[in-house]
Formats: sequence, structure tokens, C-alpha cells
Amino acid sequence: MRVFFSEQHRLHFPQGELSGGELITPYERPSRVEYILRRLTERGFSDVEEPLPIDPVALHALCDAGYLRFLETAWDAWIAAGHRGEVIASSYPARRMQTNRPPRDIEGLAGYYALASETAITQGTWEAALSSAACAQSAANHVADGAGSAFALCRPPGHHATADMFGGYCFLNNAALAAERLREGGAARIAILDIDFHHGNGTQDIFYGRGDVFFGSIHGAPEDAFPYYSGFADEIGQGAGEGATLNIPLPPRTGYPVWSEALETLLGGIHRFSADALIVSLGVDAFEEDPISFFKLKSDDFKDAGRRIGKCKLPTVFCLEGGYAIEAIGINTVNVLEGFLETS
Ligand code: OKP
Ligand code: ZN
Repeated sequence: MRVFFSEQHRLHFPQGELSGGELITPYERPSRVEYILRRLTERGFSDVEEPLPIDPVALHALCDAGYLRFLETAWDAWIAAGHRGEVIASSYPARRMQTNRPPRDIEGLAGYYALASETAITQGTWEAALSSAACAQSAANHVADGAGSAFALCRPPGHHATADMFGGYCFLNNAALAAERLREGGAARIAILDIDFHHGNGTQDIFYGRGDVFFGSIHGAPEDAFPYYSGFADEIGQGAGEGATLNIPLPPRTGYPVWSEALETLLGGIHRFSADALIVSLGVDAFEEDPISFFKLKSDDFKDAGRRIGKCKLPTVFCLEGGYAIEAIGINTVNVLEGFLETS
């Protein structure tokens, strides 16, 4: 399985994540990918390639133009306004306020394009986000060209990002870009399987009205887990997309017996959808030792999950999402890939 990876991810490393009222060292940090790269090497995944630069046409087809301009210029505007910290949103267009009037002031604009305040924008964020999206796009091109599978080692992650919002450590929706690439490459129907602990609200939002892209997710129930306001079981898609969204929220302390049953339900949905290709939003924060999640999967469970996914026998692009138990992130991620290769 070819791995797509760019060193440019290092350009995004905020000093602060707003957590419990404090600015802490972000969970989503550059060393995450070092652990994954080391494990990939140990396990013989030696085909690691730099992605081609992002295709700007595809990026603009996916995202709001004002949002892209904001991401590109936010840091400079923030500094020019005299702010001394990192770009962190603090005001939001909340219930009954104006959601379609981007303010001129950069502090207001940050909240206009944000969905949460834990995620800071810094000097290199835009370049890093582009490189992450490029990994997903190149991986999808590789699979569209006939490879059975590919792994996009994306950092920063993408599944919380919508066409016009950042947050939850995400800026550009890597999985959505990969899905559109596979569509252009000839796959008529795409399934996105999101096994990250957190609900992939961004991916869901992007495809909510689409009948040609299935989105299925297992995640911590919104009552108890970020992103709190989406991922309920009754969110099933709308219009042409009705029935093409499948959410399985699960409660605190859920272990592999229940989790794997939910996975089988999603895989059944993907089978009935008759997808031609699969994207896996591969977060491994369902791990029992993850510091910001509450599922109880063990490292071996990730291999079994990979085996189950492989049985779909679909061309598959894996996009890295979350996973914050740093010492185990390599083992858990590569376990999914190895399980997949055993059965696919
Ligand atoms: C991103 B991905 C910690 C709360 C963290 C944001 C979580 C983003 C997860 N105090 N809230 O889905 O792994
Ligand atoms: Zn997550």
C-alpha cells in the first residue's frame, strides 16, 4: 500500500489549544505522524511518496471562496491588527444572529469561519492544510489509477471541516476531496466510512444532500462528545441524499463488541448502497488510552476492524484523522492497514 506524506505538515504547530479554559499544548501535534511513520517503516510499508501540489480547481469546487481567502490571509491580518497571540475565534454568529454577513474585522471574521475555539491558526497553517489535502488528493488519484488502496498520512486532519468552517483541529476536508477525486476518476458511487471517535460533521455536511456519496460514522454520542451538535442517529441526509447518511452514536465506555457490531451495520449500509469505492476517515482515537475520547478499543481490535473493512473488496483510500495516545498511534493506525491488506 502506497503512503502519501508531506513534511509540510510541520508548518502547522500552534502553541495553544483552548481546553478547559486554559491554553494547553495541542493534542493534535506534529509528533503524531512521526510515530506513524516509524511504525510504517517497521512493518515494511516502504512505498512513501510526496503528494503532487493540490489542484486548486478541485479545492475551489469543494470550498467557499471567502473561506479559502480567509484561511490564506488570516495570520497576516491578525498580526496586522496588532494581535499578539495565535488566531483563535471568540465570537460566533449564534442563534438568530446574521450568518451570511462576514465582518471586516479579523477577530469577527475568525468566528464567522470557525465552528469551535480549540483550534488556532498560525503562520504555517494554510501551507500545512494544503499539503494535507494534497496527500488525500494524490492518494485518491493513485487508487483511481488502479491501485487497490492507498494511505494518505494527513495532518492536520479534515473531517470536521465543512466547505466554509474550520475547527476540531481541521481546516480542509481531506476525505471529501478524495471522494470527489474518485468520482472524477470514474467511480459513480462513493462510500465514506468514518471510524474516528468524533463525528465527522464536516464530511456529513458536505455530502448531506448528495445521493451519490454515502457517509457512515460511529462516534461518541453528541450528548457527551465533541462536536456536540451533530451526529445524532436521526440525521440521515436530505433530498437526494436521504438515506445516504448513517450515524451510530455510542455512549461512554463502549468496547469492541458493541463497536464492531456498529461497524458491521455501517459496512452493511455501504454494501446496500453498492459503492464503487471507499474512503476511510481513519482516526484511531477510539483507543482505550486516548486522552480525549471515551471508547475502549484495544490495539488488536484495530487489526480486526481493518480485516472487516477489507472484506468490502473495494478500492480504498485511507485518510488519517485523529488519534492522540501518541505512543500507540502508530501501532493502532498500521494495525488497521495490515488487517485490511489481509482480507482485501
Ligand atoms: C478532532 B478529530 C479537549 C476537547 C477537544 C476537539 C476535538 C477534536 C477532535 N479538551 N475538542 O476528530 O480527532
Ligand atoms: Zn477524533
